[in-house]
Amino acid sequence: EADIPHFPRDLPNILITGTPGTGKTTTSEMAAEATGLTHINVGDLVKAKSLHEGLDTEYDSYILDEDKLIDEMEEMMRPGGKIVDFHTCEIFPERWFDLVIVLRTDNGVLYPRLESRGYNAKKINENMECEIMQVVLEEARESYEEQIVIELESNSIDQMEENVSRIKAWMENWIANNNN
Ligand code: DAT
Repeated sequence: EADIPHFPRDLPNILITGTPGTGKTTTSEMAAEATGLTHINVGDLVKAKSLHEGLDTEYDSYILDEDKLIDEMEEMMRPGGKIVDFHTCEIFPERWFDLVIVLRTDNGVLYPRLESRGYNAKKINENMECEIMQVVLEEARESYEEQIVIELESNSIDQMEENVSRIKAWMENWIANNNN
């Protein structure tokens, strides 16, 4: 990976990450509509292209084939203009992203969201612990430059709309600064 050149891009790539249920997919869809960037739902891509090594029955989730996934995404990321939506962030090459957003949700709000998804108790507890321990935020801070990692609250529709507005404003600023 170290010898892959960092191609300049005309549009930025944004990663939207966070514990399941914090609003990544909903926020990514809205942000894609507001900005014209393309939403990549990594979970859907993994399923559609079988970028996994089968189902982990205990947690009812796919065991990711990271190498296959990175290979599949490399060409998509090169020209920029992507909003990548995934619950983990440390598997991607650092050079792919210009902005990393970590969505955060209060316990009392997240729990019913996970319950209404029909997750089993083990999966709910695992995700609640993930959010309480700030696992994804720590991962993001360890994997990317401090100044590109932004933590945003995602408890309400108002906050989601505000987050989308911030993403749009950030993108317009990025384009203005990179268009010379
Ligand atoms: P994720 O992609 O992080 O797993 P999601 O976008 O699928 O999360 O959202 C899970 C559910 O919670 C979905 O029914 C929409 C709702 N939701 C997400 N973020 C929200 C917010 N900020 N305010 C209100 N509802 C939200």
